[in-house]
Amino acid sequence: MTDYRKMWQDLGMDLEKHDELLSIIPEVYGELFVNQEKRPSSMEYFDFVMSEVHGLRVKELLDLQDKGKKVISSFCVFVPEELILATGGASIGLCAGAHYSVPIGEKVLPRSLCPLIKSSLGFKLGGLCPYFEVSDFVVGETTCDGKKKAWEILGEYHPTYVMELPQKRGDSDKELWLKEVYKFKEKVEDETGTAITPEKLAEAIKLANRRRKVLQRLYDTRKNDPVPISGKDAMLITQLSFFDDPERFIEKTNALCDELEEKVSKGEGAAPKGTPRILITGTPMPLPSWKIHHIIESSGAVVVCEESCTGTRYFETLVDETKSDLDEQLKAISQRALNINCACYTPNVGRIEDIIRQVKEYKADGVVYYSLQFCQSYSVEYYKVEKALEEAGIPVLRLESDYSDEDAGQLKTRVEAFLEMIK
Ligand code: BJ8
Repeated sequence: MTDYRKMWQDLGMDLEKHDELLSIIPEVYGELFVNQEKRPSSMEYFDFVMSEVHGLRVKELLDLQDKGKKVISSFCVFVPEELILATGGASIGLCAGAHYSVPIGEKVLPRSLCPLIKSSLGFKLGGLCPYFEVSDFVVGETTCDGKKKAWEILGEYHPTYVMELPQKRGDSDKELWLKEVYKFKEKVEDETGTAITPEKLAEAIKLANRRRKVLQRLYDTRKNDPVPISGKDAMLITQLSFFDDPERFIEKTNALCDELEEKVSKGEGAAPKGTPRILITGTPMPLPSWKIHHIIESSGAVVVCEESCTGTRYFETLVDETKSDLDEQLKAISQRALNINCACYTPNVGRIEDIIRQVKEYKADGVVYYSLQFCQSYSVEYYKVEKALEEAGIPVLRLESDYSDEDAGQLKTRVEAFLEMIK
């Protein structure tokens, strides 16, 4: 195994704390993922990516920088990754799902704040994340109040650029966001010293769309009963899509889909036919937050879909590939974000329609509405979602949690009672 300690040291990381963080992962990963029965053999690649998550890929990014390219990271699926890819640079979606970094984030942030925000700042402040250190700059957005204020603090520790997102979808909001996309294009061009041409942008749009399409292909296999892949594995792949080299990720995920489609044709499943099927909706579950999936799948059900930004909200909406003029391409890119049904928008009826549609498509028996503690947007939106689901006769369970394991027993009891009710 390659020793990356020198690389991490050169990146200015805190080796002691980083060792502590990495020492937790193998045991947890082994228990949650590797020990699963009837696991597709093509998951081997994703196990490898996980085993090298702070090593090989970071080295690749440093090599890319040696060739004069930039690494630009973000925290939200609204950020137009196509503009980064068009310069030959790497677009990374940073982790924000570890409990370990939360207390470090709390040194500069209030405790009564969403763990996702505390975890992400904790990664930077604690010198725990090589992706943060390798990033030439990070992109924040004004989606929720907690995030937009946190970027002001993050800016003291790392170059940070903030995109202003609209809260509604009227004409003036569309105009605002289109202007933000233009400004971001200029920022990327300035930082990379590369002009974004229509030809390069067309290629980048196609590449980002191909990554989204392969995830859709993966999720399509989950519409079958028996389902050929566990929810944990499927979500892990979505989480890793934000880090991996896009071309390699597409190739390996397609290979996995070949295997899954064969399993479907043979009637082979990761869980027996008739296992209760759960759709999860709510806040994103960034790497390595696997708690809710594990609780559900160790209680006798299987997760078949995630209506979240570490799920369908990332890949269901594509950018129109037919435009060859730069202005039209930028407009198409800006349109994609307006079609993502994040709770930061008001109103956000499209999300309710998505959930009900997906319950049918993925043949879900019930919905778990998951929101991170202190996330007002998703917590408040529950009222409307619950009402619509009740009207549609779809059972729903609301769970609120953080990244710690403290409430795991309590959550499991509630999930088991919900599954009994569904049965
Ligand atoms: S498009 S969901 S990735 S903003 S959970 S930090 S909202 S308090 S993450 Fe998101 Fe973009 Fe929307 Fe998706 Fe705030 Fe809520 Fe925390 Fe959140």
